[in-house]
Amino acid sequence: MKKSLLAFLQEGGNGYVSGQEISKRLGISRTAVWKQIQALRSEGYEIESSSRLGYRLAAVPDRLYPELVSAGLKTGILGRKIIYHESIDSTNAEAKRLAAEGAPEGTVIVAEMQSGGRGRLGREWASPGGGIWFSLVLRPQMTLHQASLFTLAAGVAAREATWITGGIEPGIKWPNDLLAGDKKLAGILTEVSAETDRVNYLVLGVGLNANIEAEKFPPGLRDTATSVLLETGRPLDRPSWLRTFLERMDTYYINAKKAGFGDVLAAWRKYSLTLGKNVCIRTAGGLVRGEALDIDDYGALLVRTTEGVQAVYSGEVLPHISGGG
Ligand code: BT5
Repeated sequence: MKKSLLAFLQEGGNGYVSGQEISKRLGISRTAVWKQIQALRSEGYEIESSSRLGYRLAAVPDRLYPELVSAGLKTGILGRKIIYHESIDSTNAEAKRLAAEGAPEGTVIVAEMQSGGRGRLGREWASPGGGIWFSLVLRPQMTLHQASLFTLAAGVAAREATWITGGIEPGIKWPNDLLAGDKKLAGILTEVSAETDRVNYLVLGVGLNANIEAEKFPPGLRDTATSVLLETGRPLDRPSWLRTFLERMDTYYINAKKAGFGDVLAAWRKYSLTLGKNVCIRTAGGLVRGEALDIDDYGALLVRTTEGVQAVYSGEVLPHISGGG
């Protein structure tokens, strides 16, 4: 009901929509319309009313409300269900809980703030208000070693959504960071539940520093983190970014099911900040140094080392190559 009322007010653009018209279209009484309007107002929608003209939507709240994200959403799979939290421990943790209970593929969990946001290897992810912190539940019929391709796909989709809605072109540092200049704008955390080699579900968590002022970052991150607001001087329309991300990711996902990840890999190569560089990567098996040549069909980074070309499946590109080598 709320969603239809909102859609109806939005259709009206800047003009008024009469209470009678609304009550007719929605099949509810004028009093019920008034109650719904009050409910929307309590969520921060600014709705002007005039006894003669009806209602007019003057402003929408700066929130990632599902009805704002899904307005006009064109996807086949992703975001058909969006679950919103003002604050939560971690959207990835919640997505895993829901996935284990059978949440359908494409479910999105989004939060304005996270009290226990996580990065890889148990690291903390700062998640103050103004960011976009969300996780997607996917149930791909794929094998475990294809999982990192989803991280790459999400990086590409996030890069494209940032260009389309924010007007900046961040680059991608292998495997999962979006950087503006040399500062981190977004990170991705993919977590997989699998039996033997079959993926049971995959949770893709994305954190974008959208509208975060410098002083909202923890002091330790102020030199290394940035936000769209800090880069452009303009606030990002967050629901529209998330909608665009879901649409880009949906396209890549559906194509991948049909024809593989070729277009993801091609786009990733275009946006990569890592290929062609001399890198030093910390992996579970030690440091790998050399020239980053390419990524392979599974998203592994191919590095030309003194001992030949090595495929690195996971690890971290260190900021500087320490001397010696
Ligand atoms: C990542 O880890 O970059 C993955 C971040 C994923 C966050 C999303 S938010 C929604 C979902 N729910 C979650 O709980 N997580 C996901 P990693 O590559 O390990 O980078 C972590 C490192 O980035 C930290 O150790 C900090 O140095 C730095 N960092 C932390 N918060 C940051 C922020 N907001 N912006 C930029 N850098 C940050």
